[in-house]
Order: sequence, then structure tokens, then C-alpha cells
Amino acid sequence: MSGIRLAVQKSGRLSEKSLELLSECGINFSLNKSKLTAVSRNFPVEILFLRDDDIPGYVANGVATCGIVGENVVQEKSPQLEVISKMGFGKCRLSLAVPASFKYNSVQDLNGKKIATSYPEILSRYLDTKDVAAEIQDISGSVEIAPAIGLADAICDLVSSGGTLLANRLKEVEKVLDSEAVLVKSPNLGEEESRILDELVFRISTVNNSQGCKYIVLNSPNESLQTISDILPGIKSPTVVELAEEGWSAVHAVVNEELFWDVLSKLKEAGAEGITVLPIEKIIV
Ligand code: PRT
Ligand code: ZN
Repeated sequence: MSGIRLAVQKSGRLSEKSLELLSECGINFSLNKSKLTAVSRNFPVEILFLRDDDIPGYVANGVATCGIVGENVVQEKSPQLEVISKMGFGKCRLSLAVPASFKYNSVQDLNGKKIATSYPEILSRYLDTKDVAAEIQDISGSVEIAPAIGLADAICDLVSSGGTLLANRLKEVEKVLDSEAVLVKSPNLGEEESRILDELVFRISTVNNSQGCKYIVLNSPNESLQTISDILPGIKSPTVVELAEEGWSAVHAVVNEELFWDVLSKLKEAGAEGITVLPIEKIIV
């Protein structure tokens, strides 16, 4: 095949978002979940659907050119792999947690204790850096019940909202790793593969940079233009267009959605009128 092979999670937390991202990158393919692969109709990529644990290995040995997988899995399975892009989804952290009743002061309190985890490699590296000697119990699932059933004194597991820890009467005590879905690439790629991968990375960063941005159009009295321009965190400086009505201008700018409400009230205070917020499809920088 001339093209690249991209490994994505077949079914799990990252699957839908990974495929959504490809589709936002303009990469179309027919999805047949019973098959293990799909070939794009308009981009030289074959998609391999795999268990997330297998993705780093396939990328490391060159069967896949690249893969979208949680950084936690990369660090556990093939930490030498190069991360070329962060995907902006699948955010979580790998943390140590102990029963709520455990009198915890520092990581040294885990000396001589049993810790259950599905991430023995990451945990053992972390404990080494902290000079803690603990017994690691490698288990593949339901880690959070290990203390309650007497299998371990503590756990090291992924946390996002913290609800699972709370439900199992555990408290988070140390963050070992921040994680999100990342794009990893195979070592020793040929020229053609590297070129296609660069194009894919460019498209992903374009999609991610556009996400959460809104296009704002508003009318401003000319005397407030400077104040309003200062409030607007635009890409460069906002575009200002004179209106037919004397003394007024239209201001156009791109604003991050997260800052939007904060900026909105400040704009109104500064005299802005007719504030219109529009969705943005893509921003090419
Ligand atoms: O079948 P396959 O092996 O492919 O999938 P999997 O079951 O091993 O993984 P999956 O689909 O559960 O998760 C895939 C990836 O999603 C993980 O490797 C992380 O990178 C990322 N991710 C993000 C998470 C979470 N958030 C998360 N909260 N993975 C797991 N969890 C679990 C966690 O293990 C715990 O049981 O959710 C629970 C905690 O969630 P809160 O919200 O209660 O704190
Ligand atoms: Zn898995």
C-alpha cells in the first residue's frame, strides 16, 4: 500500500472521538466495525482498529505508521515512542489513591505497602524516583475494589471526575501522570510516509486550533474602538470596518469560547452593540 497506516482504538473511550477527528480533518472512509481495517476514499490512509493496549506495540514495530492512544498507555507499553501531537480529548490523570481511613502524609507512607494497578511500569518508575519500595500488584481491571477486598493497601489508577474513587471510599493522594489522547509515530519512517503524516498532523492541528473559537462581530462607537480592541483577544488585531452611520465601526474578531462570557460583559460595558457570535468551521494558520 502506498500511504500510511493509522491505528485507533476499536471500541472504547477514545474510539468515537478519534473517528470524529479524522472526519473533521476531511478524511472519509466507510466504517465497517466487523472489519479490522478501513481504507479512506480521499486520503492515503488505512485505519487499523485495535485494542488500545496493542497500539504502542504496532507503532513501535512499524506495522502501523502512527496511532491515536492515551499517553498513559504509551508510557506503560512503549515509552520510547515519539508523541507528535496532542489530541485534546481523553484527558485524565494516573493517580495513587488510598482508603479514606488511611492516615496519609506523604508518598513515603507507601513504603512496604501493596499497590494494585494496571500500570506497573509507570508506577514502578514513579516509586523509584521517590525512593519508595512497595509491592506492585499487576491487575487488569476493577483496580478500585482492590483495597476493599484485601488485595492491596493502595491503588494507582486513572481518574477523571473522581467519582469512581469516591464511590469506593478512596482518596486521591498523588498524581503520577497527566494524560490525554496523543498521536504517536513509528521510528524510521520513509520519505513518503513522513510527508503524508506531516499533512495529517497539519490537518489535526488546524482542527484543534479552531475548536472552541467563535467569530464575533459587533458595532462600536469610534471613541471606544481602542478599549474594545484591547478587550478582544483576537488572532492578531481585530478587523475594523467603518459603518455607514457616522461615528460607528464594525469590529470583527476571533475569540476563544472559554473566554467568551467574560469578554462579553466587558464589551457591553465598553459600549459595544449588536454583538453577534458566529461558529467557525476552520482556522488555517
Ligand atoms: O478495550 P481496550 O483495551 O481498547 O480499552 P480499555 O478498556 O483498556 O480502555 P478505555 O476505553 O476504558 O480507555 C481508553 C483511554 O481513555 C485510557 O487509556 C485513557 O487514556 C482514557 N481515559 C480518560 C480513561 C478515563 N478518562 C477514565 N476515567 N480511561 C479510563 N477511565 C476509567 C478509570 O480507569 C476508572 O475506572 O474511569 C474510571 C474513573 O473515572 P472517574 O470519572 O470516575 O474518575
Ligand atoms: Zn486497554
